[in-house]
Parts: sequence; structure tokens; C-alpha cells
Amino acid sequence: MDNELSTQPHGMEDVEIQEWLESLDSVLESSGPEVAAEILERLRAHATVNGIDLPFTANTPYANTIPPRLEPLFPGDQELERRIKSLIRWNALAMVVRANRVEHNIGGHISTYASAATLYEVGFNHFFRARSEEFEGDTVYFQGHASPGMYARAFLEGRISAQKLENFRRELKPGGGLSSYPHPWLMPDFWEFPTVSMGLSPLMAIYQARFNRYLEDRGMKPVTDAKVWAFLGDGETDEPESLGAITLASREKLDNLIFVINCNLQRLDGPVRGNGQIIQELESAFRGARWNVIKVLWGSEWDPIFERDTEGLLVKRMGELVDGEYQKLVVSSGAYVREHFFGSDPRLLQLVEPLPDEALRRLRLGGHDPRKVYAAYKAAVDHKGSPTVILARTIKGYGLGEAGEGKNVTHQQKKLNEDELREFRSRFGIPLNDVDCIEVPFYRPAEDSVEIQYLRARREALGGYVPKRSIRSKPLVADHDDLFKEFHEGSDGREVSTTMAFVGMLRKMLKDSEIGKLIVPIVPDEARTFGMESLFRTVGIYSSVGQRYEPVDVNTLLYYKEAKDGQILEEGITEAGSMASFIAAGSAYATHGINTIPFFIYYSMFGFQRIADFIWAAADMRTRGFMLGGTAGRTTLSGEGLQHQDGNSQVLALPVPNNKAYDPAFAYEIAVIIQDGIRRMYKDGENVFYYITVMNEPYAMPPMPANVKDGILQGMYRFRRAANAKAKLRAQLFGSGAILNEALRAQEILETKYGVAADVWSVTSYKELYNDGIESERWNRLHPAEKARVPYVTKCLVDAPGVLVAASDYLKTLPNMISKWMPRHLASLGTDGFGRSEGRASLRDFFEVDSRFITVATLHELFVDGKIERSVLDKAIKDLGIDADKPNPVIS
Ligand SMILES: Cc1ncc(C[n+]2csc(CCOP(=O)(O)OP(=O)(O)O)c2C)c(N)n1
Ligand SMILES: [Mg+2]
Repeated sequence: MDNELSTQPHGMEDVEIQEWLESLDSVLESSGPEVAAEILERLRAHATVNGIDLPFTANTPYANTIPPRLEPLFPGDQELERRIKSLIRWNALAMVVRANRVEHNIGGHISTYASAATLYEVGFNHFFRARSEEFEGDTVYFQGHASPGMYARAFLEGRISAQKLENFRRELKPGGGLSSYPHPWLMPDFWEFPTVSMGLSPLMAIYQARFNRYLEDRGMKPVTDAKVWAFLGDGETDEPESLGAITLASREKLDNLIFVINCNLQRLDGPVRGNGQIIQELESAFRGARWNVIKVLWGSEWDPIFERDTEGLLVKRMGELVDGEYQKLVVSSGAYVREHFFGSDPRLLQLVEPLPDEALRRLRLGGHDPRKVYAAYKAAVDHKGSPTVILARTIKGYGLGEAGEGKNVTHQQKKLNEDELREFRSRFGIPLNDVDCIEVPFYRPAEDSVEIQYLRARREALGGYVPKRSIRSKPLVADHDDLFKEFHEGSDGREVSTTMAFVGMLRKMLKDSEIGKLIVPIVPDEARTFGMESLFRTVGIYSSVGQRYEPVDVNTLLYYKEAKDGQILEEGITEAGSMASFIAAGSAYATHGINTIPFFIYYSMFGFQRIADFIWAAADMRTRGFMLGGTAGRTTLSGEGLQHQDGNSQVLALPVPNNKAYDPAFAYEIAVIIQDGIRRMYKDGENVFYYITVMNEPYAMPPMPANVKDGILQGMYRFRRAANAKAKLRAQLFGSGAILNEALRAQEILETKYGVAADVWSVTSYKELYNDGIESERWNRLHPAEKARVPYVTKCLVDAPGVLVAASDYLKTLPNMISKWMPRHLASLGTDGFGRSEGRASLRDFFEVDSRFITVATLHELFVDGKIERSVLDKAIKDLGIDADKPNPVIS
């Protein structure tokens, strides 16, 4: 690990080093830290000029960033806060232990909160401001598996009943329970942000902090000093998402953002960096990214020892240990610490000579010392110009003693034996006797006790309780008919893609008096791909610093215009970051009381497939808005090949319960879906969000037939009836998206060449049809005495004669999953398999979804039904130029 003080230069006398250090001390005293820093900087430059090869290091020594003399006075009653914290520790532990006594293996975590209690309590008592009508409040992302501590505090605050605590992780018990982790879906009045899928919250917090600035710069909310706090585990920083956007935070100078990383040096299985130092590693990454880094390593008990150490030996020794050794010290006796840590140098031993072994063992770490933590938080909230990360050293399972403190197994510890419970009780002074305490009862002092009074007074001073989720936005009022009407009329023969049609709608929505300002277009560097570049000029690209350069295309109509009040979030090549912006904008109705309506448009293959876990978190968070999967369809996006051609996303959208997924074919279908979506989400307050695939294949957009709006929304409607309904040979063809046109061509071929009269249906959403089908089945199963419900698909096809054939640009499983509610066998064509670099026609031949294959599938069904001779089918295969022995696209 890089540490300037950890290597002893050859041939240098200690006394010489001492002189240098002393002269720096005197500069520090006489002229202050800025002058001292300037001298060091000059020395560094001087050394470089004189050919001294200084190794690069982004690290500072393994010591607290804030020296004791710069620590502010702790403003609270430290003893009382300790008692409150002890009660929370007890109740958090009791929740987990009790839950596991009732139901073995129900799980829960004791050791994470145990290590982070001080980090949270200093926040709750002195920093986290609640949301109110007057002030937007701070935004706090709590570490997911520290949730027992948050519940235990809410219990003391009188916000959560003992019964609810009793039912921690047993949410289905009478009276309800508490969700294992922060889930706004399950506890919508309490949790705001789902954090337990590790790595998501740091990235979401960064984009949340940036979105707060966006709202301010666009004049949509007042400028405030509200902060975004994100509490992470040190192991969590292994997730690439955790550190993946930290340079955005510094580039955007997000001094409204504070990360607190609980560095207990352990994750689930063992040490985070047993052979290294996670704190130093994180420090260099964050400092390298130009964050303000505050290390909180050592508690106040260490201060006098550091003071006695005029030679800098202690900090040097601290920089030498790897985390595995630090962990060993935590579980060892004072005598061991003396021998193995201080014993490396007689001068170090001398420093701690006056201290008994027990005092050595109890030397606290910085993250367990409220004064040190307060100093760090205060410095963080006062810091200007960059985000802050606090690296706080703690002990995992703090206070659990033999039951797990600092041990590798501590993360999984859910049960304590009688002795361990008594010891924990005594260590934290919980007023329970030896007999009572082994029952692990929840303990809440009387309402008029000093503890409860203090706790309530502190929260009152900070504006109320945290976490608390509430919806403060007002529903929209207009119906927006005017906005969407023109798209019902078709394109008059002009060939346009559904993407172009959507962009036309977006352009119109942006001008609307009610929703125009609320729209947040989000693109990960694909605006040109989707033909959105005209919006650059009209609404501008958001930039917190405006535009400091003359764009190269300034003389063109559609130049690249960045502006402080720009509306587009051009995120660069980060679908994860764009999704985090989508989440921030789509949940602003709750976080800020503002109905922002995000439209996030991206390469459809890089959505559900790449960032599905963020989408899951968005769903949990009741995010609203529209995700547009552009360049969609395995055969509609030509040329791009295996990595880009998306035939998956409509299937991958299936598991997300509150996501409505549509695969529209025509402009009017999109108009109907979006208009209805805005109504449902922003007028009626439904907790749904939309996924709409749009394609880049141009074709004429037909006008909307009469009476199809409900069908579009419910998932299917008959687009074009057969010309000759009385024909002997009948068929029903189902198509979606761009493939609907193939079905329409097949309709013609079937009619003119084979005398088959086919109706063509546009299936806008297999997911809607599926959900409706399974809901009908379920209702019928549970209500056998009542009139059976009929799935919408079945109703549609009641009087639809003939064989059934579906073709989709997605997997065949989509049509297959609704086939059981159809009156007869369904033949499904789809694009299972890897894409290819090819043109559309070849791709549709390869995947067997073009009009010829739809025709053959129809004839085959008629043959199986005994309606036509095999020779007709054989001839058709030949006439249509189909190679019956071509490779199977599914596995080739
Ligand atoms: C994406 C993801 N992978 C795995 C897990 C399972 N998990 C929960 S906690 C944990 C260890 C956490 O270690 P750390 O981040 O250091 O937190 P600590 O409990 O030490 O504060 C793991 C692996 C998860 N929640 N999310
Ligand atoms: Mg950890």
C-alpha cells in the first residue's frame, strides 16, 4: 500500500527526519495549514525539477484527516446519546434473535448495524433533516442490511409498534411485519430507497444529487443546502457500480453529496482486503477522482498517544499493518496488542507504557467515537466544491464479544446464547435483569423518560422523522387529447419509423403548457441514433456550467447546445447512470413533490438485459415514467448483429410486476399508450411504469381504426379483417411491432395465392394479455361457485374462425404463453437465437418470421386440420423459395 511514511529512506538519520518534521510543525503553528501545504507543494516541485523521481501517491498517512485541534465541539449530550444508541442496539439485536427463535433461518443481520450504530446515530441526532412543506429535506440511502437499526430507532420514536418489530421478516403475519431490507414497495410510508442490492445505492445517490441540481438549475425547485447521504459497506465497494460514477460526482462538483463508507474491514465471508488496506485503496480512488476524503480511523483515546509520538512512529506503524492483522487485533487481548502492535519498536512500547492492557484493548476506533464522527460530518456538510466521502473505521459485530465481534462468521450471526446476551446487556447498560434479558424483550423507556424526550427533541429540531416516504405532488389535471390527436391520423403514406413517431410526440409534449416543463428526456449518447438531435437546439442539453466553448457545429441549425437550464439529460455512455437519472426523475413526485416525467430512450438490448437490477429497484421504488427501447427487434435492427439485435427485452420485462411492456406497430398505438400512461401515473397516481419498444424501420403509418383504443391498451385488437369473411379456409394472424407488416403481407399472399381469408391482429402487449389470463384463471380457481371470468384473449377470439398463427420479433415464448387461452392450437414464430449482421429481409428469412414463413405456418396448420392437401403445402414451400433444410436459427 502506498504510504509516504511507511518506508524508511536508506542512510537517513532519524534525527534529520525529526528536524524536518519540527520545522513543518512550527510553520503550521505560526502560519497555518495553507502555508504549510504551499511549502510542501513547492518542495515537491523543487524536488521534481532537481531530478528526484517522486512516486505518485494519492494517499495520505493512515491517520485521521481531521486533527483534534480542528475538531468542533460536540453539540449533543454524549452520555444520553450513548444510552439511546445502546437501546437501539439492543432492540435491533432483539428483533433478529427473536425472529430466529420463532422461525429458524428467517435470517437478519446483527453485526452490520452493530458496527454502524454511531455512524447512524450522529446523523439522526445532528444532521439528517426531514422533508417538510418548507424544506425539501436531506435524502438518505441507508445500508440495506443495517435496517434492524432503523426499525429499532423508529420503535423508540414511537413510529413502529412492538408487534411490528416482533414480525421482522415475517410480513405476512396478522397485523403485518417489517420487510427485511428497505423496500418502498412493501413499506411505502417508511422507506424511500431500495439499497440492499449492493452497489446500486451509491450510483443512484450520485445521480440523485445531480438531479437535485438539475431541478434547481431549471428553476423547478428552490436552491437549498439539502444533502444526499449514502451509507455503504466497504465490501460493497467491490461492486463496479459503487465507484463507477464517482468522477461524475466530482466533475459536477456535487458538494450536496456525502458517502459514508463503514470500513469494518469485513464483508460476508471474511476480510475485504486481508492482505491490503481497503481504507487506503478507497482513499486513493476517491482522491484520484477529486473527492474530499475524510478518514475517521482512530477514536479520542488515541489522541494523547499520537501527541506523545513526536517522531511519527505510530502513524508509520499503522500504515504497515494489513487489514487481516488489524482484524486479528480486534479479537485479541490487550497484552497481545501491546506485544504485536506496539512491540515492533521499543519507542512505541514506551508510548503506551502508562496504559494497562485492558485500556489498550479498549482503544476505540474512529467510527465508534461520536466526537470524531460528528467532526467528520460537520466538515462534510460545510465542505464546498466537491463531494465528500467519509471512510470510517469500525468493528463488525461491535459489542457482540464472543458471539462474533470482529470474527469472520459475524455477518451470519443470528443467535446468541444466554451468556452472550447477558454480556451484551451489561456492556450497553440495558436495564434488564439476568432472567429477563435472556428472553430478549424489546425495551422502550417510558414516554417521559429523558431518553425518549431527548430523542424526540432532536428529531423535532431537525424537522421530523427519517426515513419517511410521502407523496407531496399534486395530480395533473389536463387530459392532453390535443397533444396526441394528430398521431391518430396516420402519416399519409409517408414512411416513418415508430421511433420517429415517438420523437414527434416528445417534441410536442415538450411544448405543452402543463407537462412540457415536467418532461425529462434522458439519453445515453444515442440521441442521433433516434433522430432526436433537433431537441438539442430546442430544449438544450443540461450542463451545470452552461456552455464554455463554441460548439463546432454552431453554424448549423441543430447545433450541440449545452445550457444551464437545458432539459435533456445527455448521460454519455452509461445505461446504468441513465437509469439512475430515470429513477431520480421518476420518483421526484415523492422525493421532491414534483411530477417530472422521464422518457429514457436507449438501445433496447442494453436495458433489461444489462441493467435489470436497476430496473427492479426502480419498480420497488414505485418509479413512474417511460422507458423506450430503441432500435428494437431481432430482425428489425439490420446490420448490427449478435450483440445489438434485441429479441429478448419483451421477455425480460415479464418478471417486473408493475412494468407495463408494449411492442407497438404504429404511431397511433404509441400515442394511445403514452397518453393513457400519463393519465394512469400522473393523474391517477398508479404505481406503474412503461416499457415501449420502438423500431427504426420506416413504413407508412395508417390512421387509427375506430374503437381500438381499449384493445391497444389491453394488448390486442383486430387491425384488418379478411376481405372475404365467407371463405372456406380461414386464419387469424397475430403480429407485433414491425413484424405486423409481415403478417399483413402474408394476409395478402394467403388470400390471392391460396384462397385463405385471414384476419390480422396487432398484439401490442403479450405481457398484458398474459397477466389478464393468469388473473382470470386464478379468480376462477378461488371462486368456483361464481360465473367464470373469461380471459381477454379468449373473448377476442370467440368468433374468430380458422387456424391461428403468431409472429413476433422476440422469443416464441411470448405468443406461446397466451396460447392456452386461445380456442385452438397456435403456431408461433419468433426470433429465438443469436442475431446476425444482415439486412432485414435476410434476417427475417433466417429467423423464419417473414410473410413467407407466416404463410407456410398458416398452410401447415390448415393441412394438420385436414383442410388442405399436403401437396398445396409442399408447393408453397417451393414456390415461396423456402429452404426446408436451412440451419435452425435457435442454435446456429
Ligand atoms: C449485489 C449483491 N450481492 C450480494 C449480496 C449479499 N450480501 C449481503 S451483505 C453482504 C456483505 C456485505 O459486506 P459489506 O459491504 O462490507 O457490509 P458490512 O455488513 O460489512 O457493513 C453480501 C455479500 C447483496 N446484498 N447484493
Ligand atoms: Mg464491511
